Amino acid sequence: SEATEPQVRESAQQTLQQDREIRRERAEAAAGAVVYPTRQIFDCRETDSLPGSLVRPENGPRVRDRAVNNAYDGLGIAFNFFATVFGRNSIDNASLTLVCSMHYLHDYNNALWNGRQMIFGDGDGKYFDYFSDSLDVIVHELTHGVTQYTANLEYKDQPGALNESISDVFACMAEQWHFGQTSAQGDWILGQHILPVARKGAALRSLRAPGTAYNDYLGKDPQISHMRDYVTTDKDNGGVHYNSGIPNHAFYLTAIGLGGHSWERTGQIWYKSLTDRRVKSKSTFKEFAEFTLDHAQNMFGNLVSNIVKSSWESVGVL
Ligand code: ASN
Ligand code: ZN
Repeated sequence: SEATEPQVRESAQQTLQQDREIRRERAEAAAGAVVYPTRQIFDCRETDSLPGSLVRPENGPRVRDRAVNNAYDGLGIAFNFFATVFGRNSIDNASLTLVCSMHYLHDYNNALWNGRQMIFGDGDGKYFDYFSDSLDVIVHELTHGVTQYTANLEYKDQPGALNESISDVFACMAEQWHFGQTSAQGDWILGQHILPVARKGAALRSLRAPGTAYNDYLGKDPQISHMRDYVTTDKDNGGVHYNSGIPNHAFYLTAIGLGGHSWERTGQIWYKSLTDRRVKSKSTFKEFAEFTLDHAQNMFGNLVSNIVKSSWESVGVL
């Protein structure tokens, strides 16, 4: 016999209800699959011996050392940013322990990823303070690890500048994510907090206006924002911190062009391009740009991919 109209309606409602329950269960399972960071913060005591002595393991108490605590907290934010926003479980997407050494050498004016771990200098106290004072510097170094385990862009010439840019872009995004800022609200500058108070107002680099950030140590940052100014040099591994301004500015233009939060669309496009295995160790800006167009189109359609395209055109890559 035929079902009456109320019966049909009821069974349709049951189906809807069942769908809702399945979706809720899936969402809960996904939320339950939250991944946790494992951090190990070491102290080199101003020597070059790595990793040094373990001073703050995961879940270890705070110590009377701001460099150590800031690294611990900053790496937690970086880990959660990659996990929450991109579903990535640590640097290698397989729970790699975040090994981080503080107080490396004496008056060391740098921070780096050495292929296995992060290393932070204290700065000389005159031009720079602890390099872990800036969240964006911490995320920048961690992201070098992510790049190594994904596109593995070599740290030289144009692929090196792309590698550098990826670190800057994810650093800016993580900071905006942490503070809940839209692209319009973000500061788009890197490293302002590693400068002593007397030298505040400056930074290492700017994605909004590459080449305009200033600090007393390096002077005006040597970044450029258009292919016509592309720097060919033997310094800085082939100008990796100079030419990174080009893809940096393309990211900035896309994020500002799309509005809202940088990590929701622009960041997803960049992450997908970095991790989909089409980018290789020698990939150029142009290749990367074309991948971002592809992903923008597939994920978000014409309107978005047009903005991505015009951003790369504005910096002379496409
Ligand atoms: N702080 C620099 C960077 O991570 C260190 C280096 O030249 N690799 O880009
Ligand atoms: Zn870098």
